[in-house]
This record gives sequence, structure tokens and C-alpha cells, in this order.
Amino acid sequence: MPFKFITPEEAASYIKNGDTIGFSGFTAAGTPKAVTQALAKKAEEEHNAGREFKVSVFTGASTNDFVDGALSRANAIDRRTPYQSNSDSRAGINNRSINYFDMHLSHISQNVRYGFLGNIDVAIIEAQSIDDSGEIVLGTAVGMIPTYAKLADKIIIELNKHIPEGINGMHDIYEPLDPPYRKEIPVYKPNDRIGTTTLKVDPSKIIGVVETSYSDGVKEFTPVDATTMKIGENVTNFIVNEYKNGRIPKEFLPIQSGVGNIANAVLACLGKNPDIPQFDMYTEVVQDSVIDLMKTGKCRFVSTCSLTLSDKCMNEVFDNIDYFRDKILLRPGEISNNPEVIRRLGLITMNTALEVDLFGNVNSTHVVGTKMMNGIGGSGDFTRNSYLSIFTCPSVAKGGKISAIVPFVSHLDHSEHSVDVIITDQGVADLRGKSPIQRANAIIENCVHPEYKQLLKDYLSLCTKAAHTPHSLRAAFGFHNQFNESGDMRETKWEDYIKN
Ligand code: 0RQ
Repeated sequence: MPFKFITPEEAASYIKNGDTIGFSGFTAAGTPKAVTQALAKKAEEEHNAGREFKVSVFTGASTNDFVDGALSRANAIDRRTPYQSNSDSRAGINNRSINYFDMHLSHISQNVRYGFLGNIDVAIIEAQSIDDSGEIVLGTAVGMIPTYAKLADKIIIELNKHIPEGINGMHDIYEPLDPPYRKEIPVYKPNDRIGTTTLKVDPSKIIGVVETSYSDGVKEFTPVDATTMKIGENVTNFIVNEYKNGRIPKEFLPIQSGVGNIANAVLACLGKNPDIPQFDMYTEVVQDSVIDLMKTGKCRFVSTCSLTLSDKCMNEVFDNIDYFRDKILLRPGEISNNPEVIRRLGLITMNTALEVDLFGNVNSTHVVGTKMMNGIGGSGDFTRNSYLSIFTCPSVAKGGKISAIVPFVSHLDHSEHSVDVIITDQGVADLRGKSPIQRANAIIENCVHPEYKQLLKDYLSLCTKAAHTPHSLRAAFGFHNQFNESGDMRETKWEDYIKN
């Protein structure tokens, strides 16, 4: 091998204050894990010596404690995009020591190529293998690394022995041309391979190879509880009904499913229903429940950006890699989340909301309107372009103190124009073809927790003037104000808002 083996500390020594780093991976899957820890240590040493040291962290999606956790704790992150879910990183974002900007995942690579986000100084790539010419077999995810690697001045490789050779053949690396030369993305079925199995990088940019042996460290999901089970059942019954009534074609349509406990439970439930035929997925994240469905054959094929599997589930896939290799394609985020392909394939999309308002607007990102949770991720890419867009959430959070259904969302990620169906543990509100007031009534009737039904009905009656979308702008954030004051939205009193 023409490349030098170096230590994580040596690799970190090449990274300067102010650099922008592009990372491989998507969620915890496929991210580098050793150099980032050494970089965090270096940042602390620099800070102790009275020198500034911060880097910009561009990833595929969220990462894990090795990246966001370690670097946030070391106060080593300046700019951060596009998605994160680590508690230390969340704290840094909300105290504004991290300059986080939240973007649709499908936009990242092209915006970097367009020059909108500045130079990529270093790309750090987790690899299963690399040959002398710079051909890399990636790990358990792709993310935005084809673009970061192409544009970076320097490349550091983390060669992870934990990833089996058998993963070779699962990746499908493809980068579109930029306007005005872009052509169609030639994915007509989820299993259409359009690119190469390896990522070719310029070998002269590689400054060294760090050997590692880490698992991705994805936590196991919390077991399905009564609420998530009920949401799963409601989603399944709704889709079965759509299918039986011919609003989903007899061939069925590919499914996209978001991240988190709820998404995992929904898919598990969907897979168990005998009235749902075998299906394919065109999605960005594969969680444990999908692997179970692939084992039974219910899910035939998955196009994804990452295998975000708990260590236990990942080891099972690694042990049976020959079974899974021709049933999974790992693609760049620009392709897994591509609006053109999503619209063409006609995806049934299922994402999770933090809060939803009476008119079908969705907040996926900001707790009580101001504090960043994780980011929009791919939910906007899929929702806006889907065949049928579904949002799920528990009807209440924090033991009932928060209603997920509010008069007006305190932050807007997905507008009423893109959201077709809302599903909670209480039931299903099908918003298609309904006026705003019809949507509000359907949501109150079917999705709101019983403790909040009357409050929301009363809210609607506050708007006495004739209006297409009835709101009392004075009271629209009444639930949120109440939560900020007493910690319990149930104590909202509308009379406080209609004093004059
Ligand atoms: O808090 O952790 O303190 O208990 O939010 O909520 O119910 O466990 O749901 O794990 O599925 O996450 C929207 C964050 C949901 C996620 C979100 C509190 C609740 C709990 C988590 P605790 P749950 P999940 C593809 C798609 C945006 C990106 C996306 C997400 C915690 O799904 O990040 O969809 N989505 N990407 O108690 C205050 C409310 C709340 C609330 C719930 N209204 N107000 N707190 N919580 N509702 C994937 C990618 O793009 C990579």
C-alpha cells in the first residue's frame, strides 16, 4: 500500500483551527470514530494553551458520540450541518456555541459543490478497504462523502477492521452533474443500480490511513409500548384500507420510514399485517425492524443511505452478509433523498412530528418553538415529494403535560400543503381534499388526546370573524405560553387571551 499508516493523533495534527471537515457516514453508521476523538483532545489542549480551535463539521446526517459527542464536549465545533441527535451537540447548538444550520439532506452535496458552504479542507472517510489507486469500499453508510472527498484538499482514511469484506457490492456510488448539465437520475425501481460499488478518490490527497476496529455503537430501541403499538396499528390499518380501496396500486408502492422509536415500531407493525403485500423500501435509514422484515421476505429490497442497526442486529447482518448483499443498496444522500426519484417512484412516506397544528402544519425540529431537537433530516425531502405523506406522533408528550396537537405550530418544517395524513395513538386524520376548518375538525376528532379535545374546540370558537383559516393570533401560542409558565399545557385558559 502506498499510503502511510498513521496514528489518530498524527491525523488530527493535520487539521487546523478553522478547517471544514466533511465526514463519511449517515447517522451513527459509517462515521469515522478514532480521529475525531484525537481531534477533540487536540482542541482541549489548544484551548488550555489559550489558543482558539474550532472546526466546521459537515456530515451525512447525525453521527454518534465519537463525532458530535466528543467534539461538542471539547467545544471544538464552529459550523455544523445537516442533522444531529447527540445531547452534548444539542446543548451546544441551543447555547449557540455551535453555529448549526439545518438543511434538507438532499441539498447538502449540491450546495457544497455550488460553493455555497465554503471550502472542504479535510475529508475523513471510514473504509472497509482501500486499494493502491484510491478505490475505497465504504462501511455501513455513504452520506455525502462522494462530494466531500472529491472537493477536499486532504483525505484521511479510517480503515475499520470490524467491517467484513462481504460488504463489498452493497454500495451504489453516483454523483449527478450540476446544472445546466444535470440529467435525470436513472432510478426507475428501488433496485436499479446506477453507480459504482467503490468510491474512487484522488490518491495524492490521502495523507494517511488510521487503523480502527469499532462498531457503529447504535443503541438498541426502547421496546414497543402501548402508545407506539397503537400508532403502528393505526398506520397499518390506514394503509391496508387505502390499498383495499385502490388508492395504492395493486403492485403496492415503496416505503420510506424515518428514524426513532416510533418509526421502528410502525414498520414492525406494518410488516406483521398479512393484508400488506411484500414491499420494497426507498429510504435513507434502515433500522432494526427492517432487517426482521427482510428475513421473513416481507420486505424484498431496500435502497438506503445507511444501515443504522444496533450492534446486535448489525452483527447478524454481517454474519449473513451473502443473504443481504443483493437485497440492499447503500447510496449517497443526494440519491437516497432525491426529490425527482421520490416523486417518480411514488413513495409512501412515514415521518415523525414533534408537534402538529390543527391545520396540518408540522414541526419536526423545535421544542416549544425555540430549542433545536435534532433537525429536519430527510423528512422534508420525502414529505414534499411523496405519493402519500404520513406524519405520526404520540398525542401527548411528557406524561400529558404537552399536547402534540397545538393550535398553531411554534416552528414550521412541513406545511399544510405537503402533509396528507396525521396519525397518533388516538387515530387517523386524513387531510386530503379538506378545507382548513375540515382539517381542524378531523384532527380534533381523531388525533387529539381526550384531555385536550375541549381546549382545542374552544380555541376554534375564539376566532369569531369569518376566515378561511380560523385563528386567534393572540391565543395561537397559548399552549406554548402555558407550558413555559406552568409546565403543563392542560392549564391553558383562553380567557387570558381575549381580554379586549
Ligand atoms: O423526549 O427523549 O426526553 O423522552 O421528544 O420523542 O416520542 O421518543 O420520538 O424518537 O421518534 O423522535 C421528531 C425528534 C421524534 C424525530 C423526533 C419529546 C419526547 C422525547 C423524542 P425524551 P419520541 P422519536 C429521516 C427522517 C425529524 C427528522 C426526520 C426527528 C423526545 O423523529 O428528529 O423525521 N424527526 N427525519 O418526550 C416537546 C413536543 C414533543 C416533545 C415529543 N411536542 N414537545 N418535546 N417530545 N414531542 C431520518 C433522518 O433524517 C436521518
